[in-house]
Amino acid sequence: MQAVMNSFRETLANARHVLILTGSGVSAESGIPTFRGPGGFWRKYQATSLATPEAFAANPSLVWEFYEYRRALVKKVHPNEAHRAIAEFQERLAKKNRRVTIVTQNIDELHQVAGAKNVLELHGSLFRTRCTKCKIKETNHGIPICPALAGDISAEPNFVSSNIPLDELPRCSVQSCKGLLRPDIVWFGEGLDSDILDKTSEAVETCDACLIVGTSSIVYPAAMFAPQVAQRGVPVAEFNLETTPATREFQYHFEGPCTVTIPDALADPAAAASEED
Ligand code: BV8
Ligand code: ZN
Repeated sequence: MQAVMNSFRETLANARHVLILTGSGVSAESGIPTFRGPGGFWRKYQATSLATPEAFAANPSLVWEFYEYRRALVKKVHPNEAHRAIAEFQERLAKKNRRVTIVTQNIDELHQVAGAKNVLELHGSLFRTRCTKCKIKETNHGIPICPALAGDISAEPNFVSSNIPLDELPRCSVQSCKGLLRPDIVWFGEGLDSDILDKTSEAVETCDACLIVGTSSIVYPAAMFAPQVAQRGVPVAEFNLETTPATREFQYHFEGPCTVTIPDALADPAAAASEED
Protein backbone atom coordinates (compact mmCIF):
# COMPACT_ATOMS: atom_id res chain seq x y z
CA MET A 1 0.00 0.00 0.00
CA GLN A 2 2.75 2.47 0.91
CA ALA A 3 4.53 1.86 -2.40
CA VAL A 4 1.27 2.60 -4.24
CA MET A 5 0.71 5.73 -2.14
CA ASN A 6 4.29 6.83 -2.87
CA SER A 7 3.64 6.45 -6.59
CA PHE A 8 0.53 8.61 -6.30
CA ARG A 9 2.43 11.17 -4.19
CA GLU A 10 5.00 11.25 -6.97
CA THR A 11 2.22 12.11 -9.46
CA LEU A 12 1.03 14.93 -7.18
CA ALA A 13 4.58 16.28 -6.79
CA ASN A 14 4.64 17.02 -10.54
CA ALA A 15 1.02 18.09 -11.02
CA ARG A 16 0.31 21.67 -12.19
CA HIS A 17 -3.48 21.52 -11.66
CA VAL A 18 -5.06 19.09 -9.20
CA LEU A 19 -8.84 18.53 -9.12
CA ILE A 20 -10.28 17.37 -5.78
CA LEU A 21 -13.90 16.14 -5.83
CA THR A 22 -15.59 15.48 -2.47
CA GLY A 23 -18.83 14.00 -1.15
CA SER A 24 -20.44 13.56 2.26
CA GLY A 25 -17.79 11.02 3.34
CA VAL A 26 -15.27 13.88 3.74
CA SER A 27 -17.51 15.38 6.47
CA ALA A 28 -18.52 12.08 8.10
CA GLU A 29 -15.74 12.17 10.71
CA SER A 30 -16.78 15.71 11.63
CA GLY A 31 -20.05 14.17 12.79
CA ILE A 32 -22.29 14.87 9.80
CA PRO A 33 -24.24 11.77 8.72
CA THR A 34 -23.75 10.64 5.11
CA PHE A 35 -26.75 9.93 2.89
CA ARG A 36 -26.43 6.25 2.35
CA GLY A 37 -25.00 5.28 5.69
CA PRO A 38 -27.22 4.73 8.75
CA GLY A 39 -27.44 8.52 9.11
CA GLY A 40 -29.21 8.80 5.77
CA PHE A 41 -32.50 9.00 7.60
CA TRP A 42 -34.07 11.92 9.47
CA ARG A 43 -37.23 11.25 11.49
CA LYS A 44 -38.82 8.52 9.35
CA TYR A 45 -37.74 10.06 6.06
CA GLN A 46 -34.94 9.17 3.67
CA ALA A 47 -33.00 12.42 3.30
CA THR A 48 -33.27 12.14 -0.46
CA SER A 49 -37.10 12.07 -0.26
CA LEU A 50 -37.09 15.53 1.35
CA ALA A 51 -34.46 17.00 -1.02
CA THR A 52 -37.01 17.56 -3.81
CA PRO A 53 -39.08 20.53 -5.05
CA GLU A 54 -42.19 18.34 -4.73
CA ALA A 55 -41.54 17.75 -1.00
CA PHE A 56 -41.05 21.52 -0.49
CA ALA A 57 -44.25 22.36 -2.36
CA ALA A 58 -46.20 19.73 -0.42
CA ASN A 59 -44.90 20.62 3.06
CA PRO A 60 -42.50 23.59 3.18
CA SER A 61 -42.54 23.48 7.00
CA LEU A 62 -41.26 19.88 7.07
CA VAL A 63 -38.53 20.59 4.51
CA TRP A 64 -37.45 23.75 6.36
CA GLU A 65 -37.37 21.77 9.64
CA PHE A 66 -35.10 19.22 7.88
CA TYR A 67 -32.73 21.88 6.60
CA GLU A 68 -32.73 23.95 9.82
CA TYR A 69 -31.89 20.74 11.71
CA ARG A 70 -28.88 20.26 9.40
CA ARG A 71 -27.87 23.98 9.56
CA ALA A 72 -27.84 23.82 13.37
CA LEU A 73 -25.92 20.50 13.34
CA VAL A 74 -23.26 21.84 10.95
CA LYS A 75 -22.80 24.95 13.13
CA LYS A 76 -21.91 22.65 16.05
CA VAL A 77 -19.20 20.65 14.22
CA HIS A 78 -15.74 21.44 12.90
CA PRO A 79 -13.69 20.62 9.82
CA ASN A 80 -11.62 17.45 10.22
CA GLU A 81 -8.05 16.44 9.25
CA ALA A 82 -9.14 15.73 5.68
CA HIS A 83 -10.70 19.20 5.18
CA ARG A 84 -7.58 20.77 6.71
CA ALA A 85 -5.12 18.74 4.62
CA ILE A 86 -7.02 19.70 1.44
CA ALA A 87 -7.02 23.42 2.36
CA GLU A 88 -3.29 23.35 3.26
CA PHE A 89 -2.45 21.49 0.04
CA GLN A 90 -4.31 24.11 -2.01
CA GLU A 91 -2.49 26.95 -0.21
CA ARG A 92 0.93 25.28 -0.57
CA LEU A 93 0.52 24.71 -4.31
CA ALA A 94 -0.83 28.24 -4.86
CA LYS A 95 2.47 29.59 -3.54
CA LYS A 96 4.19 27.71 -6.38
CA ASN A 97 1.66 28.99 -8.91
CA ARG A 98 0.03 25.56 -9.17
CA ARG A 99 -3.76 25.16 -9.06
CA VAL A 100 -5.95 23.05 -6.80
CA THR A 101 -9.66 23.15 -7.74
CA ILE A 102 -12.01 21.86 -5.03
CA VAL A 103 -15.45 20.71 -6.23
CA THR A 104 -17.83 19.48 -3.54
CA GLN A 105 -21.28 17.87 -3.49
CA ASN A 106 -21.56 18.94 0.16
CA ILE A 107 -23.63 21.87 1.35
CA ASP A 108 -21.94 22.21 4.79
CA GLU A 109 -19.22 24.77 3.82
CA LEU A 110 -16.67 22.85 5.95
CA HIS A 111 -14.04 23.12 3.19
CA GLN A 112 -14.33 26.92 3.41
CA VAL A 113 -14.25 26.88 7.24
CA ALA A 114 -10.98 24.88 6.95
CA GLY A 115 -9.54 27.67 4.75
CA ALA A 116 -10.13 26.32 1.23
CA LYS A 117 -10.62 29.00 -1.46
CA ASN A 118 -12.92 29.21 -4.51
CA VAL A 119 -14.75 26.02 -3.55
CA LEU A 120 -17.22 25.00 -6.27
CA GLU A 121 -20.43 23.90 -4.51
CA LEU A 122 -22.20 21.67 -7.04
CA HIS A 123 -25.32 21.38 -4.89
CA GLY A 124 -25.40 24.78 -3.16
CA SER A 125 -25.12 25.61 0.52
CA LEU A 126 -27.13 25.30 3.76
CA PHE A 127 -26.14 28.91 4.48
CA ARG A 128 -27.62 30.55 1.41
CA THR A 129 -31.32 31.14 0.67
CA ARG A 130 -33.11 31.86 -2.59
CA CYS A 131 -36.42 33.73 -2.80
CA THR A 132 -39.09 31.65 -4.55
CA LYS A 133 -40.61 34.91 -5.85
CA CYS A 134 -37.90 37.46 -6.76
CA LYS A 135 -35.09 34.80 -6.92
CA ILE A 136 -32.70 36.95 -4.85
CA LYS A 137 -29.94 34.85 -3.25
CA GLU A 138 -28.70 35.77 0.24
CA THR A 139 -26.10 34.37 2.59
CA ASN A 140 -27.61 33.50 5.96
CA HIS A 141 -25.65 31.91 8.80
CA GLY A 142 -28.27 32.78 11.44
CA ILE A 143 -29.41 30.01 13.79
CA PRO A 144 -32.39 29.83 13.92
CA ILE A 145 -33.03 31.17 10.44
CA CYS A 146 -36.39 32.49 11.71
CA PRO A 147 -38.18 32.53 15.11
CA ALA A 148 -40.60 29.73 14.17
CA LEU A 149 -37.61 27.39 13.59
CA ALA A 150 -35.97 28.17 16.93
CA GLY A 151 -35.21 25.55 19.56
CA ASP A 152 -34.30 21.91 19.28
CA ILE A 153 -35.70 20.57 16.02
CA SER A 154 -36.71 17.03 16.74
CA ALA A 155 -35.16 14.19 14.73
CA GLU A 156 -37.44 11.68 16.49
CA PRO A 157 -38.76 9.15 13.96
CA ASN A 158 -42.39 9.65 14.97
CA PHE A 159 -42.25 13.44 14.96
CA VAL A 160 -44.12 14.36 11.80
CA SER A 161 -44.02 18.12 11.28
CA SER A 162 -44.53 21.37 13.16
CA ASN A 163 -46.79 22.63 10.36
CA ILE A 164 -45.37 26.11 10.68
CA PRO A 165 -47.68 28.57 8.87
CA LEU A 166 -46.24 29.81 5.54
CA ASP A 167 -45.97 33.41 6.76
CA GLU A 168 -43.79 32.30 9.72
CA LEU A 169 -41.32 30.40 7.51
CA PRO A 170 -38.25 32.31 6.23
CA ARG A 171 -39.45 35.25 4.11
CA CYS A 172 -37.63 37.51 1.63
CA SER A 173 -36.04 40.61 3.16
CA VAL A 174 -37.02 42.72 0.10
CA GLN A 175 -39.91 44.79 1.52
CA SER A 176 -41.88 44.81 -1.71
CA CYS A 177 -41.46 41.06 -2.11
CA LYS A 178 -41.68 39.13 1.21
CA GLY A 179 -41.73 35.92 -0.86
CA LEU A 180 -41.17 32.48 0.72
CA LEU A 181 -37.47 31.62 0.89
CA ARG A 182 -36.06 28.18 0.04
CA PRO A 183 -32.59 26.84 0.74
CA ASP A 184 -30.23 27.69 -2.15
CA ILE A 185 -29.62 23.99 -2.62
CA VAL A 186 -29.95 21.78 -5.73
CA TRP A 187 -32.72 19.23 -5.09
CA PHE A 188 -33.25 16.01 -7.01
CA GLY A 189 -34.69 16.74 -10.44
CA GLU A 190 -33.24 20.26 -10.44
CA GLY A 191 -30.49 21.53 -12.70
CA LEU A 192 -27.10 22.59 -11.37
CA ASP A 193 -25.84 26.21 -11.62
CA SER A 194 -24.45 26.63 -15.15
CA ASP A 195 -21.54 28.82 -14.02
CA ILE A 196 -20.48 26.16 -11.46
CA LEU A 197 -20.81 23.47 -14.13
CA ASP A 198 -18.68 25.48 -16.60
CA LYS A 199 -15.91 25.97 -14.01
CA THR A 200 -16.08 22.29 -13.05
CA SER A 201 -15.87 21.20 -16.69
CA GLU A 202 -12.85 23.47 -17.23
CA ALA A 203 -11.11 21.78 -14.28
CA VAL A 204 -12.08 18.30 -15.56
CA GLU A 205 -10.56 19.18 -18.96
CA THR A 206 -7.33 20.77 -17.69
CA CYS A 207 -6.31 18.93 -14.49
CA ASP A 208 -3.30 16.60 -14.54
CA ALA A 209 -4.18 14.74 -11.32
CA CYS A 210 -7.50 14.08 -9.55
CA LEU A 211 -8.65 12.90 -6.13
CA ILE A 212 -12.24 11.77 -5.46
CA VAL A 213 -12.96 11.65 -1.73
CA GLY A 214 -15.88 10.22 0.27
CA THR A 215 -18.52 9.82 -2.39
CA SER A 216 -20.55 6.79 -3.45
CA SER A 217 -20.54 8.14 -7.03
CA ILE A 218 -24.26 7.45 -7.36
CA VAL A 219 -25.66 10.95 -7.93
CA TYR A 220 -25.39 12.53 -11.38
CA PRO A 221 -24.03 14.69 -12.89
CA ALA A 222 -21.53 14.86 -9.93
CA ALA A 223 -20.60 11.19 -10.43
CA MET A 224 -19.55 11.77 -14.02
CA PHE A 225 -16.57 14.10 -13.51
CA ALA A 226 -13.87 11.81 -12.11
CA PRO A 227 -14.50 9.09 -14.74
CA GLN A 228 -14.21 11.83 -17.42
CA VAL A 229 -10.79 12.77 -16.01
CA ALA A 230 -9.72 9.08 -16.00
CA GLN A 231 -10.84 8.76 -19.62
CA ARG A 232 -8.32 11.51 -20.49
CA GLY A 233 -5.61 9.20 -19.16
CA VAL A 234 -5.07 11.43 -16.10
CA PRO A 235 -4.36 9.59 -12.78
CA VAL A 236 -7.42 9.53 -10.49
CA ALA A 237 -7.22 8.34 -6.88
CA GLU A 238 -10.37 7.33 -5.02
CA PHE A 239 -10.39 7.70 -1.23
CA ASN A 240 -13.24 5.76 0.40
CA LEU A 241 -14.08 3.21 3.10
CA GLU A 242 -15.19 0.81 0.37
CA THR A 243 -15.22 0.38 -3.39
CA THR A 244 -17.90 2.19 -5.39
CA PRO A 245 -19.54 1.73 -8.81
CA ALA A 246 -16.79 4.01 -10.18
CA THR A 247 -13.73 2.36 -8.54
CA ARG A 248 -12.81 0.30 -11.62
CA GLU A 249 -12.45 3.53 -13.66
CA PHE A 250 -9.63 4.82 -11.46
CA GLN A 251 -5.91 4.15 -11.32
CA TYR A 252 -5.77 4.28 -7.52
CA HIS A 253 -8.14 3.31 -4.69
CA PHE A 254 -7.02 4.05 -1.12
CA GLU A 255 -9.26 2.33 1.40
CA GLY A 256 -9.71 3.79 4.89
CA PRO A 257 -11.01 6.84 6.73
CA CYS A 258 -10.11 9.95 4.73
CA THR A 259 -8.82 11.71 7.86
CA VAL A 260 -5.96 9.15 7.66
CA THR A 261 -5.53 8.59 3.92
CA ILE A 262 -5.89 12.22 2.71
CA PRO A 263 -3.27 13.79 5.05
CA ASP A 264 -0.94 10.92 4.01
CA ALA A 265 -1.51 11.57 0.29
CA LEU A 266 -1.29 15.39 0.49
CA ALA A 267 1.58 15.73 3.01
CA ASP A 268 4.28 18.20 1.99
CA PRO A 269 7.19 16.18 0.50
CA ALA A 270 9.62 18.93 1.60
CA ALA A 271 8.44 18.63 5.22
CA ALA A 272 8.72 14.84 5.02
CA ALA A 273 12.26 15.14 3.56
CA SER A 274 13.41 17.57 6.28
CA GLU A 275 12.03 15.18 8.93
CA GLU A 276 14.25 12.41 7.52
CA ASP A 277 17.38 14.63 7.64
C1 BV8 B 1 -30.52 16.49 -12.41
C2 BV8 B 1 -28.26 18.56 -2.03
C3 BV8 B 1 -31.73 17.10 -14.35
C4 BV8 B 1 -29.48 18.24 -1.24
C5 BV8 B 1 -28.02 16.63 -3.47
C6 BV8 B 1 -31.68 7.47 -12.63
C7 BV8 B 1 -30.39 7.19 -13.05
C8 BV8 B 1 -29.40 8.18 -13.05
C9 BV8 B 1 -29.71 9.48 -12.64
C10 BV8 B 1 -30.99 9.74 -12.21
C11 BV8 B 1 -31.97 8.75 -12.20
N1 BV8 B 1 -33.09 9.31 -11.72
C12 BV8 B 1 -32.87 10.61 -11.44
C13 BV8 B 1 -31.59 10.88 -11.75
C14 BV8 B 1 -30.90 12.18 -11.61
C15 BV8 B 1 -30.53 12.43 -10.18
C16 BV8 B 1 -29.66 11.31 -9.65
O1 BV8 B 1 -28.49 11.24 -9.96
N2 BV8 B 1 -30.28 10.44 -8.84
C17 BV8 B 1 -29.53 9.35 -8.25
C18 BV8 B 1 -30.06 9.10 -6.84
C19 BV8 B 1 -29.68 8.12 -9.14
N3 BV8 B 1 -29.78 13.66 -10.18
C20 BV8 B 1 -30.43 14.81 -10.07
O2 BV8 B 1 -31.62 14.90 -9.89
C21 BV8 B 1 -29.58 16.04 -10.26
N4 BV8 B 1 -30.23 16.91 -11.20
O3 BV8 B 1 -30.18 15.44 -12.89
O4 BV8 B 1 -31.32 17.39 -13.04
C22 BV8 B 1 -31.91 18.42 -14.92
C23 BV8 B 1 -30.94 18.92 -15.80
C24 BV8 B 1 -31.12 20.15 -16.34
C25 BV8 B 1 -32.24 20.93 -15.98
C26 BV8 B 1 -33.19 20.44 -15.07
C27 BV8 B 1 -33.02 19.17 -14.52
C28 BV8 B 1 -29.46 16.82 -8.96
C29 BV8 B 1 -28.81 15.97 -7.93
C30 BV8 B 1 -28.48 16.84 -6.71
C31 BV8 B 1 -29.34 16.41 -5.54
N5 BV8 B 1 -28.88 17.13 -4.33
N6 BV8 B 1 -27.60 17.33 -2.41
C32 BV8 B 1 -29.15 17.89 0.18
O5 BV8 B 1 -27.97 17.68 0.51
O6 BV8 B 1 -30.11 17.81 0.97
S1 BV8 B 1 -27.38 15.09 -3.73
C33 BV8 B 1 -26.72 14.55 -2.28
O7 BV8 B 1 -26.64 13.14 -2.39
C34 BV8 B 1 -25.28 14.98 -2.09
O8 BV8 B 1 -25.06 16.30 -2.47
C35 BV8 B 1 -24.49 14.00 -2.90
O9 BV8 B 1 -24.41 14.40 -4.23
C36 BV8 B 1 -25.37 12.80 -2.80
C37 BV8 B 1 -24.85 11.93 -1.69
O10 BV8 B 1 -23.83 11.28 -2.24
P1 BV8 B 1 -22.45 11.21 -1.45
O11 BV8 B 1 -21.97 12.57 -1.15
O12 BV8 B 1 -21.62 10.31 -2.27
O13 BV8 B 1 -22.84 10.56 -0.06
P2 BV8 B 1 -23.18 9.02 0.18
O14 BV8 B 1 -23.75 8.91 1.54
O15 BV8 B 1 -23.93 8.48 -0.98
O16 BV8 B 1 -21.75 8.32 0.16
C38 BV8 B 1 -20.80 8.65 1.13
C39 BV8 B 1 -19.54 7.94 0.69
O17 BV8 B 1 -18.49 8.29 1.57
C40 BV8 B 1 -19.67 6.43 0.73
O18 BV8 B 1 -19.08 5.88 -0.44
C41 BV8 B 1 -18.90 6.04 1.98
O19 BV8 B 1 -18.26 4.77 1.86
C42 BV8 B 1 -17.86 7.13 2.04
N7 BV8 B 1 -17.39 7.44 3.38
C43 BV8 B 1 -18.13 7.53 4.52
N8 BV8 B 1 -17.32 7.88 5.55
C44 BV8 B 1 -16.06 8.01 5.05
C45 BV8 B 1 -16.10 7.74 3.67
N9 BV8 B 1 -15.00 7.78 2.89
C46 BV8 B 1 -13.83 8.09 3.48
N10 BV8 B 1 -13.71 8.37 4.80
C47 BV8 B 1 -14.80 8.34 5.61
N11 BV8 B 1 -14.67 8.61 6.91
ZN1 ZN C 1 -38.03 38.07 -2.85
